[in-house]
Amino acid sequence: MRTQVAIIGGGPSGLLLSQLLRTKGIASVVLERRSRDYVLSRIRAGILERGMVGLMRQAGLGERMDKECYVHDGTLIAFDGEEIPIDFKGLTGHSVTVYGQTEVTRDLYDAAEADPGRVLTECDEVMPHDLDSDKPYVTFVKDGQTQRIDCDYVAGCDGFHGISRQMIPAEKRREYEKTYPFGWLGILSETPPVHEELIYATSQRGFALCSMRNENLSRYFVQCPMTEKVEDWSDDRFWDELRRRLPAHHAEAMVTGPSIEKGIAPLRSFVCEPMRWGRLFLCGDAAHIVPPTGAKGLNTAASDIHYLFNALVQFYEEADAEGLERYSETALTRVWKAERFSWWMTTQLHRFPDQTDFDLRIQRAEMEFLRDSEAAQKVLAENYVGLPY
Ligand code: FAS
Ligand code: PHB
Repeated sequence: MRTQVAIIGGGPSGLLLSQLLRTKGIASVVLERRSRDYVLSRIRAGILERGMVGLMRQAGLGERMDKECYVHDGTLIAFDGEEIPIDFKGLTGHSVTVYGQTEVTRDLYDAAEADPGRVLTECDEVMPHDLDSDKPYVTFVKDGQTQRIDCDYVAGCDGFHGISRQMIPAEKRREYEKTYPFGWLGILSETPPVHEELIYATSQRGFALCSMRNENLSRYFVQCPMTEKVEDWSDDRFWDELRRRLPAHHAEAMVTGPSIEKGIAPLRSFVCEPMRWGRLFLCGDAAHIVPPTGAKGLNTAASDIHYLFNALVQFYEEADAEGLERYSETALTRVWKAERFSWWMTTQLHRFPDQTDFDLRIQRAEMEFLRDSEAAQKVLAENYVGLPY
């Protein structure tokens, strides 16, 4: 088998890259380890930046998204009983789009149905070879048969636990990591959202987030120690803790119900440099991870895909490899800005076990400054709606 771009990983990064390449007649094959249903069962991101929305439309997949999404012109930051409305639209002229990653990935898998063989699932032992040559190839096992795909380039879109990043020799790879001393306990419930926009709340008991997927599907999170076990959190215990972390009028208005999904996710900041090795290009979680506090995970994968897609088009249409040569540097510049914002939101809104009284007072001063300064609110808004590509 031969293709132009072999893509390892059939999550949003790999699927979106393949779908975009198709619009330019550039051949690709996506090799996904899991089944389509397994990939779609993972509850992940909820908020799309304007850049991601634009890429979905560019990929020809804007119709259902534009019909079913919710556009949010702002968010609420709540602290110690106070609320700070952040007016994205007024401050930046832009909004954000509520359309879950599950739906994005569903649209991408559905679109792939039109091209049998472009997305292959349940592929085992996927392995790229000769990445430092001009004839790379990828081997994998499907239905018990070992297969080989010869290609021009390999896109490593296989997430944090994938194999692509490991293909960069350890002595050539520099990894930056920060782990946070807490996780997020999240639930999904078929209940109306407590507020028409998201609420990011910080309190003496810790961080909480009120999000949503639609008018009868809410997504809530509370910060919890990583020693917690999800089986120790009954729905009643979760709702009670969530209410304690919100301003009273939201807590009283909250409609609760049974959780249909519940889990604890760790928080980490991580960046691998470089994001390229020979004919291999890393995209998305394969190269970087952010704590979800800034809603930047999927959205930073999107900007990687934008840069790599345009670099590949430049190469195949103009025989110009400049974009490919500059991909890692270009992508990392925006990655680090997303890392900074996600770290800042996490640091300001969570309680840390080793915080001193001074630290707590500084957090309050940060919130009071945000409350009182339109410039501070504009900085938050610019980052949240998405920095330009
Ligand atoms: P993904 O991890 O989504 O996809 C990688 C794919 O590669 C997977 O399907 C995997 O099965 C496959 N794969 C792995 N190894 C392979 C191999 N060897 N061979 C073939 N295939 C292989 N982001 C937000 O913005 N907001 C959130 O609220 C949020 N919540 C999250 C919660 C959790 C528990 C996690 C883990 C992440 C969350 N994220 C969130 C971040 C998330 O949305 C990622 O940024 C997004 O999934 C990135 O997409 P991909 O880069 O495609 O990686
Ligand atoms: C979500 O709805 O899953 C979500 C929204 C915003 C975040 C994190 C998660 O910052």
